[in-house]
Amino acid sequence: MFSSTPIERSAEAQADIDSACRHLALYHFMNCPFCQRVRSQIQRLALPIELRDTQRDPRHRQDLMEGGGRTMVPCLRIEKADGSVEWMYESADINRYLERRFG
Ligand SMILES: N[C@@H](CCC(=O)N[C@@H](CS)C(=O)NCC(=O)O)C(=O)O
Repeated sequence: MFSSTPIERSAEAQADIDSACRHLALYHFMNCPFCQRVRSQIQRLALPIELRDTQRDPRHRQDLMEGGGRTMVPCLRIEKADGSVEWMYESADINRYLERRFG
């Protein structure tokens, strides 16, 4: 499987990104190729985003269904500054969002 070297940042820049990533979580499962694309992007951008496996933990699957309205993965849960939550589906959209915000 293709993987690239994670980008490197100054300690300060990485600390800001670590902090921002506390408000993100990726719903996924291991054998999903679309999830793999997003996990590769997360690795490349050195993002400490919590991974929530919906096959291994039924609570994550239930939270995804209740919050996002579908069990489809990948889905990025984005908690905004005002406390509202966006559930972003579609691997291409998630990767574009991560690149724009952290690339
Ligand atoms: N177009 C979507 C396809 C995602 C997709 O098909 N995910 C499958 C797993 S590989 C899935 O979640 N299927 C179960 C479901 O929809 O509940 C993307 O690129 O993210």
